[in-house]
Amino acid sequence: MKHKPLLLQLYVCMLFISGLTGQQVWARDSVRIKAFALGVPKAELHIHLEGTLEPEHYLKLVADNELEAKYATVEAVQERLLDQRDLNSFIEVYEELLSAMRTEEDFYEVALAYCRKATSQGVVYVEMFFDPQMHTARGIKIETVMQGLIRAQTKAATSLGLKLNFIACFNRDRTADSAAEHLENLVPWQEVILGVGLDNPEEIGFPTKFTEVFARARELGFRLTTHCDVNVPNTLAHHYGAIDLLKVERIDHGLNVADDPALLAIVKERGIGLTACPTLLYLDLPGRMEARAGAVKTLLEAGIPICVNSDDPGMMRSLYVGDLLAITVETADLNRDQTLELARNSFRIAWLTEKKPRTTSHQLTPLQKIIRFLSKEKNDMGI
Ligand code: ES4
Ligand code: ZN
Repeated sequence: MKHKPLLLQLYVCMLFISGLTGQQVWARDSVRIKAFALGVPKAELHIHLEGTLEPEHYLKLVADNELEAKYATVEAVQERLLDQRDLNSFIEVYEELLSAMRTEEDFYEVALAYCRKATSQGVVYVEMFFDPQMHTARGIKIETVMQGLIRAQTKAATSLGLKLNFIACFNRDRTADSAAEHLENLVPWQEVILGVGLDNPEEIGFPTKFTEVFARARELGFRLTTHCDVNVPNTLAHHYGAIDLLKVERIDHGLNVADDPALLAIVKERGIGLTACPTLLYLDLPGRMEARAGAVKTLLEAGIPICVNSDDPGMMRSLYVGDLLAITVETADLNRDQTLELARNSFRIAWLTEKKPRTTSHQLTPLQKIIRFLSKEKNDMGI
């Protein structure tokens, strides 16, 4: 009896100390990190529609469309996915599997399946890449693609409360003329296609050969981004060209910015956002995750608006963004404030038109409420 108040005091004292040393407690507790990373509202800004296709869904599309069945089982598709050795061989697999997407319904289903997965990972806003040339080149009409995507956008909003927009990527290993022609054909869908980007391997000629196409896209009112993949030959020159010639607002991947102080200063000064993708499962080499998560930390600490994204989770069998954020946090030993900053950055560099909240909270849209919520002090997160 006599010791009860003492024990109580001791308990309160321990709580207080653990409050003061919250960062250490947080850093060591993976369950807590995982819960926070999954729960914190996030925008996903670097996700390829085609790369979200899971082997199971690929087999369903092959059956639905009565295509020649090259693979009898999910395991056989997974085995084919293991052929990825580098970006070129990845794109070969990517093109092979995405060729099962044929109808408006297929585009709708693949986009919506991703949105369901993203919702379970705490994503409330998505800017989704898609590759128009990869579909038109095999005879699919751009109308078929867009009608499916727009239906997915409506369904994601009504059934999941998730806002979905699109970014059309032109392939860097195709001609600038092809990009220019596709750009003009995308104008009728500008309400849902917020911007254009560039993906596929960084062939000779990137970024210079796309200067005019990007100038035209800007003139048409599209926002601009481009992939600058990690550790490719001439990567720093590509980053400078992307900024100076293409005048991009964001760079997809962009982790080599950490290697060049002059480039880092330019990126910071212009507020260029980086959409990093720390894991690539099938293209992984020993130490790659550590290097990528470390670069995310360096850039975050340098004040660059960087966020974490999942890229091609279906075709790389890699992680979706909540799980990926948790692994990044553990690998780079990020603290709670840095984790929150990554989530905030995803909204800061998003191309949301509803960025500026109006004054009274009842006038805010749900997304505006989330952004306002994230911009409050850390304790308002209830963590
Ligand atoms: C891509 Cl990781 C990556 N890099 C370039 N292009 C791509 N398309 C899909 N994933
Ligand atoms: Zn990508």
